Amino acid sequence: MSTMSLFPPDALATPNASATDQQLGPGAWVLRGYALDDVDGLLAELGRIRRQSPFRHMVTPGGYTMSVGLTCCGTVGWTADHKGYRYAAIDPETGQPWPAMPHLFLALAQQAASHCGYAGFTPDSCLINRYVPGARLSLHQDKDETDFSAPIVSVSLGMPAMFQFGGLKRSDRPEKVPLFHGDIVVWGGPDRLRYHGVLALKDDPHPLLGANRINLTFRKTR
Ligand code: MD3
Ligand code: FE
Repeated sequence: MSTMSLFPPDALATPNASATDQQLGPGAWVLRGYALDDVDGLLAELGRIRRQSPFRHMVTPGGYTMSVGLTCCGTVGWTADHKGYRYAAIDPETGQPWPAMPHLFLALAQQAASHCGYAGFTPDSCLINRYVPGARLSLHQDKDETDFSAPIVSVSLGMPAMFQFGGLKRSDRPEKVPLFHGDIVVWGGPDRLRYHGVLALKDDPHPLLGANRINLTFRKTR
């Protein structure tokens, strides 16, 4: 592991900025349509993953059943139960290892990360969220990983969603950012621990995915 910081020193140092990139913070970008060329391949891989580890609705330690369906791929996946949240190598629903991370998933996440100046991103897990109309994700931080120097990369597919981009305190008023089919969000450095969420999805069916939104998030958990 290199000792060089993964965080780009400033926006101007971002090596591959394009006209459609939207900067959300000092270390966070939306790359509009960045995944569009890979959609067919991503959906084919998703079909294999969900046959091996189906979507399920996690029950939080507080006893709430999440409206968002979840599966994972990679060497570890995210699980929730009455004891808390953690990453684990075995899918508790199947008793088997999580499906391997497809090469296409890894390559796309690494390409998007380096586009934003985060060279050498090596995610070991991809969480896959499925939203139907009405599903939402309340404001939270992603902090079950151990290495906050690595960014997170997210890929949005299907129905649009209104993303909430908050601050480092839960009470900071979030900015609303719409996310569309094919968009990628990369967030790291000082934006890595920002609160964020997804407002309840509208019923706005997508030509390819119908009344579904799929979100892939790539993480380096250890
Ligand atoms: C975080 N997923 O799985 S990813 C999650 O669309 C999760 O399913 C959401 O939060 C989803 O933990 C959001 C996109 C995203 C975009 C910008 C952010 C997450 C962000 C900015 C700061 C922190
Ligand atoms: Fe999150």
